Amino acid sequence: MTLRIGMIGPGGMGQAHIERIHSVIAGGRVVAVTDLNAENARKVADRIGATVFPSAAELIASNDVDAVMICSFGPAHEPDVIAAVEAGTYVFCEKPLAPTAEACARIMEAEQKAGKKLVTVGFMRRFDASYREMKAILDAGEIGEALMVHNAHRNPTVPESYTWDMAINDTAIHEIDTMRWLLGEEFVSARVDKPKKTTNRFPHLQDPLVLILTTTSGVRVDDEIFVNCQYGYDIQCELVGENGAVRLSDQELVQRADLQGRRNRLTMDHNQRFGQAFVREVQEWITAVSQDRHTGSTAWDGYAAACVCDAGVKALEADGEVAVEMMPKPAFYA
Ligand code: ISE
Repeated sequence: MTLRIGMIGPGGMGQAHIERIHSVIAGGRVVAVTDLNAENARKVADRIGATVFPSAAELIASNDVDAVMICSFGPAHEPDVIAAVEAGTYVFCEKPLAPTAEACARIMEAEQKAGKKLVTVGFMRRFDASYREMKAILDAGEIGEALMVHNAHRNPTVPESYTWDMAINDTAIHEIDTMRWLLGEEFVSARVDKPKKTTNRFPHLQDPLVLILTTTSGVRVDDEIFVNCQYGYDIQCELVGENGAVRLSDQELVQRADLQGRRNRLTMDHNQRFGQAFVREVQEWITAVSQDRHTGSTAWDGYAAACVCDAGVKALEADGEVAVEMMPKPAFYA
């Protein structure tokens, strides 16, 4: 059986998913699209032979759609995720699940009412081979208890439309989710350090910045966010334990040598760096949904990440630590 997928908001991310689903991923096909930008919907649909729906509500209600992928802009997610859940339809929603913790809580409420886990959040780093190996080493006790994690998240540039809170809730949200998953703990506080600003930034941005998070057991996680670093999409992570440390290696397996010296090529964007992780993530989702099973990050993960982002955004304006406010985890998500 081929899973018939309806895509809401096929922008850059959505089109990259379509490309993967129609080339290297098995068991699914995007048969329906809708977009606030009707011309874009028409273009994408013509290219892949899909049907255009005038609205997300009509796409979700269609008998020709088995499951839904939401790849629109974060602030538009909530009503579409809730409509899918109320229709009893599995939904893969790109991160962030919704821009605020309250909005994510409303999604969890709808899902609990539906009585079935239907929502998967697109946190792709959990599917990256190197992060997975890091987690396996930690879980096997090979480096003792985790004490600290040092992260860097560097983008070559960002557009002028990138607002300063996005450094936390659009960029750092990846480390926030990955660290919760890696360490198996929640965060209790957030602080932001603001170093000297790069001249390669739009004036409204604090770039770079360092987000400092503490978990319930006291593990300290720092995350350098530098979104105008110019030279590449450079993702770093070093986990320091009691008896050893593990760090992500460079993604290029070979090193080249020429007149410029010895070097490893750097990726330039998330689709290159996490290409394999996206494939694994979407493949697992299609396989699971075809068997009427949930897989991947839950709406609770989307909510918990949003709570930490809310504290991080407050910390951007505040001096010192901001407490992370989070409801107790509902038994439904245990
Ligand atoms: C973007 O939305 C992403 O998800 C990328 O992975 C991240 O590196 C970038 O900073 C975000 O804007």
